[in-house]
Amino acid sequence: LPEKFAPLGLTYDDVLLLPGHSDLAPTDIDMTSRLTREISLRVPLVSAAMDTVTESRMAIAMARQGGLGVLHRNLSIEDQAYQVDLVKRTQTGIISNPVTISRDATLEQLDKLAGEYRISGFPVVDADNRLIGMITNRDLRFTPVAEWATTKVDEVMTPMPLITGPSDISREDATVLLRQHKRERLPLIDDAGHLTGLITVKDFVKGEQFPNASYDGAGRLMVGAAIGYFGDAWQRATTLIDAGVDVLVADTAHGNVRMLLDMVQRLKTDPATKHVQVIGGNVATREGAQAFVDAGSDAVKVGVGPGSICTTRVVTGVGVPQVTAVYEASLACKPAGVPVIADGGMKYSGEIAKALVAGADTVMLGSLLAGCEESPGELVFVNGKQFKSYRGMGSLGAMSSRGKKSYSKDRYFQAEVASDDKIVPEGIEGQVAFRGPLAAVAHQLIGGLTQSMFYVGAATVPELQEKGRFVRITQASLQESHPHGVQMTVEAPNYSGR
Ligand code: RVP
Repeated sequence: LPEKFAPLGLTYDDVLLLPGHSDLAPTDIDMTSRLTREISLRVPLVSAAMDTVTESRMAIAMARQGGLGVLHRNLSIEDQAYQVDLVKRTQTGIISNPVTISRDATLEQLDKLAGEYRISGFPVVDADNRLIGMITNRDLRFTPVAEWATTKVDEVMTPMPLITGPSDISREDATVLLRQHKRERLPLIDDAGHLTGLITVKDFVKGEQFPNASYDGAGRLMVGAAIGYFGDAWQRATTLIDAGVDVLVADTAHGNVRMLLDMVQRLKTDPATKHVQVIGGNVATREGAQAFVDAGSDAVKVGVGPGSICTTRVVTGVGVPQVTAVYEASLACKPAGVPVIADGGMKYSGEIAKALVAGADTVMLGSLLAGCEESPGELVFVNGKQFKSYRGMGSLGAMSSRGKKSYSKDRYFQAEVASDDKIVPEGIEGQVAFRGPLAAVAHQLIGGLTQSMFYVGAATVPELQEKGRFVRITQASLQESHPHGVQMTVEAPNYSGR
């Protein structure tokens, strides 16, 4: 029989990293790390699959920064797949399957499509996908809105011949063409005139703005999406795959259960799904991680109870302090070459490096990102300060059918609980300070991690994992670590107090 008492469990505030000899400048540091067996990210940050953290806007912003967003699943299959689609169509460079419109569509339909995809210009194609014109906002301006329902695209579009490029045009040639002809958009066509892509000036500029962005093989932004194991979970998974998702995250509060492991195994063996990367979670022990490794998971997500909004440890008495949990899980994952994701419990950038040294390859963040402009939900003012709401996916608000249907009850194994008053919540509902655009928040997190790596003397994440050593600390040291004995007069962009 195993020992009744496992050894002492440690978390972020129990440890510090030892400084090491450094032969490098902070500019030499490369924080590329493995998200899954087959996907690497230039920035090892992942946004949480929560309905107050990650929808398409956050996912787009995360991928542009070099990380990844995981779309939450507290919404219908169609809505979640649509969000995947929004991310995949956001560009970047060349849009390989642009949204198009037919010549018979009305301007009203066009306007609706433009709103849905947040784009302002469309190639017009015939039934064979041959390019016959372009239509943009500008073409609409001369038709009174009252006539939009009866006016056809055909009547106002700019018809062929247009300035076009060949399917395999280089970035440089496209730039020259766009400039020469002062065009905003360059449709790409094959020899037979079929539309094969679209380049927009706006996206080109963005490509230069986001040098670390996470792209798939076709140059589109990468995105992840959460799935469950219950009810129509398989249909959700396959619909998301059809929409182009790069990573599926089997997302539960307790992953070491047969049904979820079977789901992962099926996804990784079915010929229709096995090409997609699958992350399993959450676990907090070596055996839990081993179970996902054995099921064929492409990464294992660790965290039972560390989340800022989580009450699992209090309500159930179950959990493992996060640094120990990550370390234990890595003992099963490392030998199998399976990356580990440390999920939850991060309050400051310094904890990212601690998680990596403990054995994680990337980290998942909730509260640190919920206050961003790109997270779902409205800004609220309280006493002149700005906040955004942040709630646990196991909170009553997220699991009850108040307002709309909850799709996330099975994250807490309560899918079959019939009425809201029978729900046993494992999370709370609250708010966090507004932090502005993700780019600014990510800059501080990335900057903090760069400094961590510099102090430890590691130029790469594998080196950090290899060289990093912890010192265990006391409550008195923790107090020493934070500002003390001084009243803070000016708020720092990366420190909010204890
Ligand atoms: P944090 O970053 O500390 O805010 O934690 C975010 C993580 O907390 C999520 O990625 C998820 O694993 C977990 N979570 C989400 N909802 C709940 C809950 O209601 N208990 N927990």
